[in-house]
Amino acid sequence: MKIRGAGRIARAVAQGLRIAAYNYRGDNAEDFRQYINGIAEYLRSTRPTAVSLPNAIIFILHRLSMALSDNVDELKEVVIKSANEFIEYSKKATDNIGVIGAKRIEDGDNILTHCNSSAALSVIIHAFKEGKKIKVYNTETRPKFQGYITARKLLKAGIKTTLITDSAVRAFMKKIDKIIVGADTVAANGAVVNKIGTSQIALAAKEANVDFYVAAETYKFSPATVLGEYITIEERSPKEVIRNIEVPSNIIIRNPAFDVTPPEYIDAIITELGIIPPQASILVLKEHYGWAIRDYLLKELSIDE
Ligand code: RUB
Repeated sequence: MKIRGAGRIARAVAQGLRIAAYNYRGDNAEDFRQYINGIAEYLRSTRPTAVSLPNAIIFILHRLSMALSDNVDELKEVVIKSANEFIEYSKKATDNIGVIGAKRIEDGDNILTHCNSSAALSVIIHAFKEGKKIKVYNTETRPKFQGYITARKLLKAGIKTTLITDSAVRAFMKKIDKIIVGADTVAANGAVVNKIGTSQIALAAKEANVDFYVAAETYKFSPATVLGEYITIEERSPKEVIRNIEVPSNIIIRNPAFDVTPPEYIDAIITELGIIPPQASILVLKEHYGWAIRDYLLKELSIDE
């Protein structure tokens, strides 16, 4: 939780693999491949929900598996270069989402956002920099209060911001013109996994006929969901919920960190390649992750190419 937000997590993982490759001291290519795979597995196990994490890993490991060299220095270079490429792409993608998404924001809009999403903030801040006079309502985001990070960033950018409790969202819905949130994972059917509470906001938005947008780079789309995999929702410690409150010792507390918003509640997904209806997610996956879907399939069915 020191590194938060699906985009940042993905870049940190790429950086981790880059550092691992750089620090490898052996001269056996097979050992190097095993060492990188081991580190990739360890990094993969750190958080289960954001698909940007395994997507960063498979991007780099795929390049490594395509490199036929037996020379460790050459293989190290492949890992370092592809990690750099991923990190660069990721930073540019967040920026491009801002440029594209800002077109949907009108002068005078009141925007609601939830949690702390760099992609969603990129849209809001771009629109503001274009001279649109916007106001933002942002949720506290219990239990980890990422909303305070969002509020600080918005205020730093000069944007008028009102912080509300998560449970106040519906009470404020009449004031809201547009909602923009980020994503940890987008499934093949266009369902979006994001910070817990997102789906309630989408439900309230649907009822009030308020546009609900998701800002998500294409590496937040999950190739494994094409093959029917479920997305694991991270369940965190009850201690995050109760903090300093005295509670009966036999109380049961649940603390899921993310929830699923069905595609029917989403007006559009803003990606770095354009704005798409959620139902078009499968096309993004087929076009950009065709190779990954194929890799998963070959592994799962244990067939030779
Ligand atoms: C963060 C969260 C963010 C998405 C998108 O949860 O749910 O909305 O990750 O963020 P946590 P970004 O704090 O538990 O990681 O757009 O920055 O990738």
